[in-house]
Amino acid sequence: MSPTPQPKPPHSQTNADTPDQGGGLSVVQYWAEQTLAPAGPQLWQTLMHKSACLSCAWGTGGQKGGFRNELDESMQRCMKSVESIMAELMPAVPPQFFETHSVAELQQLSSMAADRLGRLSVPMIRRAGRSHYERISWDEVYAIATAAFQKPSERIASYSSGRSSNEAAFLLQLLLRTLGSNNLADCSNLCHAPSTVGLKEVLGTSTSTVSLEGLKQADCVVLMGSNAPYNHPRLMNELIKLRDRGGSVIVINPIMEVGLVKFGSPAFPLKSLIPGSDISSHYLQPIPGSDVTLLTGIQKALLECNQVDWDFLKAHTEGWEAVVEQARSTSWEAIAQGCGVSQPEIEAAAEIIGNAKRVVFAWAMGITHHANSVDNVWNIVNTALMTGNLGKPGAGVMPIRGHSNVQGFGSMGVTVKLKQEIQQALEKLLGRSLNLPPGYHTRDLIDAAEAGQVDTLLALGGNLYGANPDTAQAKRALGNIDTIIYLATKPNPGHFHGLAKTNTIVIPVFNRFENPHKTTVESGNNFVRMNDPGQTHLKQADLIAEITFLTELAHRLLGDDPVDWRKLQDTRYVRQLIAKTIPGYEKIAALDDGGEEFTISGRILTQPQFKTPSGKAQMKLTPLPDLSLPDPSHFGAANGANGLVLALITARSYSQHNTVVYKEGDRYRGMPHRHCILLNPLDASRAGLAEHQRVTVRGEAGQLDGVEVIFGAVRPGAALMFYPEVNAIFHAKTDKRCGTPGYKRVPVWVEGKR
Ligand SMILES: Nc1nc2c(c(=O)[nH]1)N[C@H]1C(S)=C(S)[C@@H](COP(=O)(O)OP(=O)(O)OC[C@H]3O[C@@H](n4cnc5c(=O)[nH]c(N)nc54)[C@H](O)[C@@H]3O)O[C@H]1N2
Ligand SMILES: Nc1nc2c(c(=O)[nH]1)N[C@H]1C(S)=C(S)[C@@H](COP(=O)(O)OP(=O)(O)OC[C@H]3O[C@@H](n4cnc5c(=O)[nH]c(N)nc54)[C@H](O)[C@@H]3O)O[C@H]1N2
Ligand code: SF4
Ligand SMILES: [Mo]
Repeated sequence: MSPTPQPKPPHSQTNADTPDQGGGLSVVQYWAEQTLAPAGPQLWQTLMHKSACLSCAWGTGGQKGGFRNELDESMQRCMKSVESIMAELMPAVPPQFFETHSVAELQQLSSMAADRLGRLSVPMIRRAGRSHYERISWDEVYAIATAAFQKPSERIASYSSGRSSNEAAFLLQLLLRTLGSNNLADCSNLCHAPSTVGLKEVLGTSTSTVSLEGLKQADCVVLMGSNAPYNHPRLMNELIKLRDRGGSVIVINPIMEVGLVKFGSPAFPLKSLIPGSDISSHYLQPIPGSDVTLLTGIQKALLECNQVDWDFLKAHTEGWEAVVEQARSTSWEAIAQGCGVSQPEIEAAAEIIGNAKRVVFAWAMGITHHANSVDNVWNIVNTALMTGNLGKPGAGVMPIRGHSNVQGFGSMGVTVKLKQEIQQALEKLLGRSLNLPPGYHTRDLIDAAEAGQVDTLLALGGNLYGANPDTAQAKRALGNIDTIIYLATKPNPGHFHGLAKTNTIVIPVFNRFENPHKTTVESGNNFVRMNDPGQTHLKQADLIAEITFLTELAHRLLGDDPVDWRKLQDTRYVRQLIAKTIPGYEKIAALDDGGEEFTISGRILTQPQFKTPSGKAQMKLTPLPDLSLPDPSHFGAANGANGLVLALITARSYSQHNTVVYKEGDRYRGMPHRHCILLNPLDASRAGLAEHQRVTVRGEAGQLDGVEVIFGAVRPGAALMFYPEVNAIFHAKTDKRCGTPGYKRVPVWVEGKR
């Protein structure tokens, strides 16, 4: 393998506040500060509690204890876990707060300010025409909710966010389906749905084909569209170990994220923490949205240097001829121009992949947040198949999942596209056919609500208002729904802007580590964890367990049809139902009788046998995307105005969890506050914009003024701003096959005053 020089962010491009590595001592400092904070003892009690980490789906904790992963390795907690726990350990919002602050006042709160109010602690309602939320009795909650769910089944819906348990997810879908509705919108529709939909079609499975153990055997990882140092920090340790054993990491990302170049991990205090460990061996910065083209280039280079595994293609795949032909016949000029990466850079990446024995292709939102997201996933699979890197130990495809139990929600059937096996099992349980009309995924739900076609919505967590593109549309849509019932641990702007036409109810729930009963979650690596019961620090609060609310509502609506819903308030019986109905989950029933946490069967592929009708992997031809951007006039820019049209990446800062902002700045990108745009200095000078100048950023749905220009190592033609604030200004093109918005390629006009 030819050695490639270690990439470094070009200093001319980053700003003076960008550190030279990710992670590092500041992480340890954060742990120390939180440990010494008043809630420090509670933090440590929670960290030691046997429950899975709240934050990301990499998965840590559970039966094995707070710091252990599925392979029983210790020291597996990152500071993001601490961040999410500390937010939950806040005191309750004082009960009189909502009586003295009108909804209009609450709407002025930023996401961070809303979260800092504290924990929700009593059920509340905002009635039509009233200016304030007020406390409501449980009897009235159930009376309103029961009446609301007696509406026609096509007019009722749910939305869910992946922090709740498998048990709550299973009950939610069972309730909606028993009522005759498939309208099970979920945050995964805005997230990894392209991976789920794409992988299912070509491999017959919809999650990672690689286990944590498998990842440890890989000698190359291709990391695409993931900012793991921010969002999946423990994955960084696997990359460090991979580099230590001589393996390679190819990073594909339009932004040179400092932590993907060098990362100081507290898990290796002497070797890595202060000096930092090299992460990427090779760093490619393509045009946002051009990954299909870049991958076609990698395939072309593999063909040209004879590194395609023909025997594998012929024996284990179908449709390879067309994919190979596209790579062969597309010119290098078209590829280099289409993705903005030069032929030699692409060839160097292909050489590393071709020479490696076991390659894992891993990806996150930079791949899925595009109008052609399913194509992105398919062309990753194509590349893995062309090199024989699927269906063998230590190799495969790995969507890096988001919320800590988002994958569990999909497994439990919270989806508008129910797997046939689950449908059949549920039909047996219900004793009736489940041929329900197609349901609304999240974007369809918003459109249907806007059109006045939804009466009732139950939101199990999340921030439907803030997570969608075009928040003004989301607000209008939610305002057309008669009754909305939010179940949440913390207040967020969605509760203040996402008001229903008649009744908006907010129900305070126990979080994972407080739940009075056992629950389970599923990690992105297909491992099922058990959470022990816990206690809340909110002694005066009137919280409810999600499953208690769902089963009680179901009982009032359905009596004992098709199950004794109240009996399911003991989650052991929910697990028995899951074992009977959810493929791969057979072992969950034994968890209550001393059984061990387990890897879901049938998911990890160590043999090239695929769950497709022919048993072979299906290769799909993926058209090269057209990435043209509109003219300035499209945004109403005056002739000769001082600015430029860019492809805007909307993503997470270092200190936020999705729509919840924990801290103003992003220290690793050198962005001092939320109201910044990260620009390449070359673009800035092309448009006559200076660093720290305030500009207007205009999308197709609105504009933000006074945005500060920050220089960074983002490739020319692209820029970055933070979600959820930026969601106010754009509509997003969605991939029709999965409904996922193109959040990572938002056309915008950036204008500075002369
Ligand atoms: N601390 C923390 N952890 C989290 C979350 C959180 O908000 N905070 N959120 C959780 C959730 S729900 C999710 S989905 C994940 C999100 O995890 P990520 O997917 O890592 O999050 P994003 O911030 O959306 O960043 C995506 C990366 O994709 C790159 N990118 C943008 N466009 C393209 C492109 O066209 N091609 C390629 N190859 N790359 C591109 C961006 O530059 C960025 O580095 O993290 C989960 N974990
Ligand atoms: N522009 C842009 N938009 C995006 C993205 C992007 O990258 N760019 N990312 C998209 C992605 S990947 C995702 S996943 C979505 C996220 O969308 P959502 O999942 O809808 O949003 P979150 O911010 O994760 O929801 C946080 C809220 O969940 C509630 N909560 C927390 N824990 C619990 C619990 O245990 N139970 C209950 N009932 N409630 C709880 C709290 O009230 C908290 O305020 O956003 C999407 N939107
Ligand atoms: S990597 Fe993810 S699951 Fe593991 S401790 Fe950090 S936030 Fe939690
Ligand atoms: Mo996500």
